[in-house]
Amino acid sequence: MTEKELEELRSRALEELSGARDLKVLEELRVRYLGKRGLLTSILKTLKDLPPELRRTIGRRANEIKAELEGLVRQRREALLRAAEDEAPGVDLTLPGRPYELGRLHPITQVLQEICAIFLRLGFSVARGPEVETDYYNFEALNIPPDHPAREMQDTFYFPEGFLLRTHTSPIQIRTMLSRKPPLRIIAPGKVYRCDSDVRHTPMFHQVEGLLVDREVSFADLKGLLTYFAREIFGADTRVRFRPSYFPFTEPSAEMDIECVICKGGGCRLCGETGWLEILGAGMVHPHVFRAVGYDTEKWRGFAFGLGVERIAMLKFGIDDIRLFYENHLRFLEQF
Ligand code: 2NM
Repeated sequence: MTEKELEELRSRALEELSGARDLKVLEELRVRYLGKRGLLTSILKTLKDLPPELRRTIGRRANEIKAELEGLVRQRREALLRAAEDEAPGVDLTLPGRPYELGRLHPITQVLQEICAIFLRLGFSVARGPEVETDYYNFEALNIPPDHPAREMQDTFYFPEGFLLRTHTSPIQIRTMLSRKPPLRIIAPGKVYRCDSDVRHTPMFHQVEGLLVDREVSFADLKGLLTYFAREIFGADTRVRFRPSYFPFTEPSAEMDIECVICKGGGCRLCGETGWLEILGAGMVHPHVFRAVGYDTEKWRGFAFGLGVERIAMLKFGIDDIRLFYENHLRFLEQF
């Protein structure tokens, strides 16, 4: 090894290290020149074979070059790291987390579940059934005669071949009575369909109906249950009243009102100046219904009730347009 060769090695190394485009190439160069079996390291190892004169000068120079190259490698590595950081910034663990939105249940689902929970606490269990029904389960077994206005094409969605979309959840009760023996205590929640669409009606809405069948059941039991329900859902101080009504599947029949949630009985636009709001229909199960499902009318009595979930939700939340529930605007839905 001559001084000339050493200087040639130095300038080659300086040139190559300065041109290293990435960390991998830089590391390969560092190993080639400065590694354990690197070019410069080998020179330092063979110094002992040189005559003492040369050993001192070449040794000193080789050590200088080693320090210079090590400095250049360090400098080059830092420059490359800085450039990589600018191009793709790393994760900053000190930044606060990104906030994310939690989803929630649709307001109708919330109210539906709340209604069901009240009756579940009272010993009712949930019964389910198909949304596509037949005329028999939706009308005939419920004592709804062929000429009843509810059967009109305008109110019911009919399929070809005698199927229809259920217009209430009562067919669930019929199916349950046909498959089970009394006593019975069920609620039937679900979607129902009516060919109706304006500010107060949507073609699909939700109902919860209830049915209780036992040996000694009275209209007073029904009134007590529904009064309890109204106070659970609208508050303990809610006043209720029952008015006589008519349904083909119950006799006698009634509708239950609560004191108007806006005017508290004084009279306003919401309650049509009456001070009362209708919230559900009910009655004692008609003997024709029991006969259709094979229940002995001498032995069993029952009461049933039905309510619209959207209506309850509108009164609870003070919403005046039912269509808001089905437009899926986040600014509406986020309020619940
Ligand atoms: C209502 C009002 C009154 C009702 C009756 C029955 C069945 F199947 F037991 F006869 N299910 N639901 C009923 C009674 C529904 O909705 C306003």
